[in-house]
Amino acid sequence: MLVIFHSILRFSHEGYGRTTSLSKIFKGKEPAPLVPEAYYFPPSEPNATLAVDRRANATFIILARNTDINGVVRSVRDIEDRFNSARGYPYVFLNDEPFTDEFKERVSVLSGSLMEFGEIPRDHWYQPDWIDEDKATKLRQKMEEENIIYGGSKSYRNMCRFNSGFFYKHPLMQKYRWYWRIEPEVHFHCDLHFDPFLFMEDNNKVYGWTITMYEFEKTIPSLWGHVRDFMRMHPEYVAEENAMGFLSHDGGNKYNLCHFWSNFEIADMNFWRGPAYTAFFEYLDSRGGFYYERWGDAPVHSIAAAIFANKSQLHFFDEIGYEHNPYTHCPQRKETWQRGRCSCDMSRSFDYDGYSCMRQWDDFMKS
Ligand SMILES: Nc1nc2c(ncn2[C@@H]2O[C@H](COP(=O)(O)OP(=O)(O)OP(=O)(O)O)[C@@H](O)[C@H]2O)c(=O)[nH]1
Ligand SMILES: [Mg+2]
Repeated sequence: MLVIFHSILRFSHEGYGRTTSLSKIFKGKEPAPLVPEAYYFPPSEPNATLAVDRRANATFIILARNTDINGVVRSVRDIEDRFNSARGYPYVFLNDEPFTDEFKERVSVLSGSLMEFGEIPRDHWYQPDWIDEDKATKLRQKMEEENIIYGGSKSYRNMCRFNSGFFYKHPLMQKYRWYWRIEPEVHFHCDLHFDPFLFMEDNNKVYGWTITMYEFEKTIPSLWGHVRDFMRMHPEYVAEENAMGFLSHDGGNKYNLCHFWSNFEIADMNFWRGPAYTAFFEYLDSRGGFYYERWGDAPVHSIAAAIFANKSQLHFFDEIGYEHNPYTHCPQRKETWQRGRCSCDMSRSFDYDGYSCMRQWDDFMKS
């Protein structure tokens, strides 16, 4: 299955074909920084009290359809067992239709935490009227003919635009600052005995991730041009110590397609709600590329985080063993893997696969 996927990618994605063969798996890099002991619970050191009695203003967010119920149950079961039964963070479930009673009942039984189920306002989900539907239809057909994944799907585009610019505006999300995004049918492979929200809050982080990879260029042909235009119009939003060096090897002229895989995100909604991202999303949205192309929330979020935040505010969580088919991140150090009682295979971690951008991240962080 993975080999087939790999072969498809080799032919369909030039960046992938250039940099990889299955035998080319890189290891032995300097491991990423770990979350300090002080954030672990129960405390294993006398001064390890930072996370014991505190909780962040945070929630899990799960966007799902009623038909995703079995996958949602598996994901929630995993995160409860590995982390949240000891922490009790709430959940917000969002859907473009009302959730069924069956969905709510099967999910609610999994945790004692607050669970809220919301419907997405129509204008946060559906294609805006000013999009030229004839043009959009033709472009979708073209992408489908070119076998671009989800190229022909309108609902996938609604989802990507919603995740880019609307989830944090939902009334149920207003009371929270931090979120952890979870999708149906993902797996958490390690016990998590620290609180990532508190770690991020105390250390002035805005965006946490576990997997980074190349985007399919054909889904975002004009995106980078618009990003550059926006940066020229709004230099005041560009962070001084930004992470442009992770996105581009020539100072921002060309995008190298690296982005964080946004099906996992732990992030600060103050960042998305702030003036830089608000203006950025509105500008991108006005260009129509969520519908005329197939812009994903992953490159949109990643590019914004890398440009409007300082590089020290982006955090790679090595400790969080995470799987979204077909890729898994497994901790890079044996001690972390043992401590987390991880069920993933360290030797199959995606980090230094040819399609991963981890090497770019390492090089950039060292520079
Ligand atoms: N309510 C609702 N949720 C959706 C819809 N489409 C996608 N989602 C959710 O949006 C998230 C991303 O969708 P996925 O289909 O997993 O997209 P993906 O991760 O890019 O692709 P896969 O590799 O197929 O998982 C998941 O949480 C889905 O449940 C939709 O039309 N309605
Ligand atoms: Mg998915």
